[in-house]
Amino acid sequence: MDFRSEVLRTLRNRRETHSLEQAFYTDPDLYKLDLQEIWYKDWLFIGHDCEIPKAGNYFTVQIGDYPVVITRDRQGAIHALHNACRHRGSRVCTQAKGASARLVCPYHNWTYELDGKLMFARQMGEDFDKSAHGLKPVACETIAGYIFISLAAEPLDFAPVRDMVTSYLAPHNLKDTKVAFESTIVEKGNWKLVWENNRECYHCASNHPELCRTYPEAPSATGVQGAKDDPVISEHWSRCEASGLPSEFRIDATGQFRVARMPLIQDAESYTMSGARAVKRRLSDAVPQSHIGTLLMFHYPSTWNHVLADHAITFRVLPLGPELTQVTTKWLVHKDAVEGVDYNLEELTHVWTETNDQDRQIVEENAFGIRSPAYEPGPYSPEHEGGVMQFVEWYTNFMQERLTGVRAPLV
Ligand code: 3BY
Ligand code: FES
Ligand code: FE
Repeated sequence: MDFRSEVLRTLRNRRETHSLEQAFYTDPDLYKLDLQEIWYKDWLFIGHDCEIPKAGNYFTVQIGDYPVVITRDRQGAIHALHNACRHRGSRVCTQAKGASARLVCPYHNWTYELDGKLMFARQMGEDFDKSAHGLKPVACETIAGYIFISLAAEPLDFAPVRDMVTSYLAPHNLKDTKVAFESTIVEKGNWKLVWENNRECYHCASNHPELCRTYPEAPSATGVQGAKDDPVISEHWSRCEASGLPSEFRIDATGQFRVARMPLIQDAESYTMSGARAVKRRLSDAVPQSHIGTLLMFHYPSTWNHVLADHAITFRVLPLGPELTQVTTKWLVHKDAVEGVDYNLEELTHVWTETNDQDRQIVEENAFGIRSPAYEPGPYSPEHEGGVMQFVEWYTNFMQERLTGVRAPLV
């Protein structure tokens, strides 16, 4: 039996209420399959438009084997380009971010416009066709301050994401923000373990003392069930919706992305140790009050987010290896907020810096145990880990669909 059929058989036979077989978290061939079928095909959040505010600004990102550069051109348009020179393939932009009027390959100085067009290539002969040697484009979409790319030759339809997510994010005016702080950590565990951990708060009380001061442990907040029936949450929705903020729980039919606005504990305003706001200048004047809790948005496989009244925290997940995952966190504040005047950086970043490090340790210990030959899939808590089951189900359905070419029935 070939490898793909073997994977399909394992997925079909899995116990739905249990974690996955060891190989899904450790095996290099399964990791390659994840890259090929998910990371190289689906839409991925990679950064914010506020990170490239001016013409010539760019940042780079690495998705598996693909180096990509994101630029802003002189007309203000954002482009995603394969960061591999069309001469002999060298990486053109070598820095994480920068500003440049043109993209110049460091090897033999082929020079590209910000939209990827080849402008200049020295001594290539009379019949050389510059127009056939531009940097290859990568599909790119922006919604409400978020940039998504797809490496697929024929990208999946982005409209469902745009349609559901835009109205939730738009009032927060994330286009007019700046990154007050950014952290990148590398977790020694498969990317799916990072997600499984994120999708439950069963671990919160014993692992996240700082976060638990403001974030509710209830599965109705983190998971995908029970929010409607929770009176505190529905009262919060009514209050926020009445002031024009879309808030109710919504999830895509495939389970790939969801939005919902959740109240914080005792009406805290922000993720600080006291619960008070961390930034005096609010994100948006269109949001009249501060007690709006946190707007939660996830999009598998690359991002989860918290948008508050005073700042937003965005998370980007990228796979680095079968047992290695990069998590980049950005704290966005209003572009005119001044450090030391409107906010104190330590106060702004403390809770999630600690929480991220705690989650990193959790994921790494989880990976350690799963590596043991004695590991076997264990049961999820029906009460607390519905969100984890939902993630694993999305993964399983998506992979089955990819491996068979047949869309799994929606539940
Ligand atoms: O970041 C999150 O949304 C999740 C929710 C609960 C725990 N974890 C930190
Ligand atoms: Fe880029 Fe030669 S490889 S100019
Ligand atoms: Fe956690």
